[in-house]
Amino acid sequence: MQNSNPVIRDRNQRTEWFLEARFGMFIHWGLYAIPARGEWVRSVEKISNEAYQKYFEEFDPVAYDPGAWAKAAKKAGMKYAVLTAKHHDGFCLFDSKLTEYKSTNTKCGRDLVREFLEAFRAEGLKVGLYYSLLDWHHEDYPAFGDPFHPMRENEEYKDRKRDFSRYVDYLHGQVKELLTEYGHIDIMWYDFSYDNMTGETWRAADLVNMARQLQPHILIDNRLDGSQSIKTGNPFTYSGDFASPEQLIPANGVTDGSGNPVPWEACITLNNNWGYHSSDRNYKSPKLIIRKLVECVSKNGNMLLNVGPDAKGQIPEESLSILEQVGSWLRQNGSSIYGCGKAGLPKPDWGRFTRNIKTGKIYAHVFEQSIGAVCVENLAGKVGSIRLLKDGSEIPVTRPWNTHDYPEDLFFNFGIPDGATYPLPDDIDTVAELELI
Ligand code: H79
Repeated sequence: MQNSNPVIRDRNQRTEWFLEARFGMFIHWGLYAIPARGEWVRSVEKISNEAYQKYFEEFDPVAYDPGAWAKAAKKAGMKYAVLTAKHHDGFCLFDSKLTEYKSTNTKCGRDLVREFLEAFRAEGLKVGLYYSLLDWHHEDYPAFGDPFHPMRENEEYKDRKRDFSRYVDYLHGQVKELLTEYGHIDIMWYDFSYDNMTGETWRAADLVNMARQLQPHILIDNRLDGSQSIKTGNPFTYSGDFASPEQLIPANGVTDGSGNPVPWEACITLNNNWGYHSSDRNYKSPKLIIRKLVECVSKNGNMLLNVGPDAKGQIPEESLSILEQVGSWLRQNGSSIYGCGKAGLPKPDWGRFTRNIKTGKIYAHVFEQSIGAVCVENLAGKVGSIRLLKDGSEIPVTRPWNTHDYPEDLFFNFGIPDGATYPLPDDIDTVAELELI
């Protein structure tokens, strides 16, 4: 259905591929991979520019092979990837003419962004760039008194002269570089607004208009504005194309005040850090990631799953292993994820539903074994056939003797006799494809 509001109509058009893609890779990489205590290390440990400089001097990711990253993403079933062109520490992974604080001036000597873009495009993946609105290296960014800046409590910074408009010029200039000198960019992922540092503080309308002029198709996240204006029926130019819940999956997805769907993408780490953290072993299991991806899709959302390559440029082994297992499930069950969204059915006790937006096919994601046959509320007589998605084998619609008191409900089972209880064919998520009559 076409929305009468032009901002929403354009947003719906632009996000079409994105909502089909459903699963992407976030990559947090920069100098902070060397201290290896997460990307907020400068802020948390209040590290000065001078003290942080040693990582700039040392940076030399000899094992950086974006082709290998791209292959891992593709094999994991991801359809797009977003790399940190600049994180809060201000270090640029690209050859900006506007700063000396960039990868090409380190031992590494390479334009890491350019190589990333080329490698991921070569695998047929869409590409995005993360750009931090905060900048703890730029001399015109607020330091003393800012809630996050590493020098927030350092009295020496109290009376330093700053000209914030120069910082905003720098931000606009760098975005212009990224959108003019690096080919087709699918997503710009800004991070983040807070307090008064929001919206027009960044000259956000100009920034968005520039991006749309240079790359009309580009998707922009919603963090240029801190007020979640994307969730209104009347968003601004810079409200963004998709909402970006971080480290959480909203209870009911994201909708506007009238219940209309708002495109959204949950960004989630594999352990508890975005940037490489050498002792963080709190990895989520492949099973959890798969089920959470299903949860996002069942609520009309995407999942942007993070990896934090180390100082040498390698994605941690644990992360690669999880990605491989997610990919192997997706190879068999991807039809229940890509191009799918909310099914419009109540959430069943045993798992979740997704539905292909074009074909209307329903996917029953069975996480938990039932006692006897699997019960689908209120669908009796409405389903023509059921197939196990991974091999296309028939799952008969059944009516075991003990179900006669529940004539409205549909029943299917994974074995014969049909009233007995069977282990699920796939303990992670057994997917049944239901074709409605
Ligand atoms: O880039 C990733 C994060 O670094 C960034 N967004 C994602 C995509 C992010 N910015 N802000 N936040 C996340 C939230 C900040 C949380 C904080 Fe903290 C709580 C900052 C200080 C206390 C988390 C815990 C970071 C350091 C300690």
